Amino acid sequence: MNMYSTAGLCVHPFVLVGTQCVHIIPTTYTWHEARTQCGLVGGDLFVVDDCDQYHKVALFLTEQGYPNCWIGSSDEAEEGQWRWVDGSPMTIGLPYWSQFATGEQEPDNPGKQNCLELNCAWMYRFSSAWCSDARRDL
Ligand SMILES: [Ca+2]
Ligand SMILES: [Ca+2]
Repeated sequence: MNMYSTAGLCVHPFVLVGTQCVHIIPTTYTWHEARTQCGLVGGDLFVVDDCDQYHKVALFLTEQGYPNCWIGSSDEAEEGQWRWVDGSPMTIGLPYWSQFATGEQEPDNPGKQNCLELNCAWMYRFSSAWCSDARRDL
């Protein structure tokens, strides 16, 4: 999850990565539960709209060796229209979605997988996933 920093300072347990204060909850939750958990500490699921910042966070996750995690975007409200939890449209689409060796491109399973995860098997690129799956949350 992320929350806004004050003068570049992050409140424990958040750590500064690039321009954002981020924290990963090690317990696994469904997407909606994960969002609730973030709200309890004054944050929200991770939102990013800048390529450079996205790369910094992906590098951070790689260094930490984290598994797949939920981030703050879904297309539950309108199929195919992915939006961040702050209401903004996703400005970083391709090439940030995972692509399979078969050439198939995420988001796949339209109408079924409506929540967004970062997929560690694909360098933390975007993947649609079942909202009811349990993941850690960023
Ligand atoms: Ca969908
Ligand atoms: Ca998918």
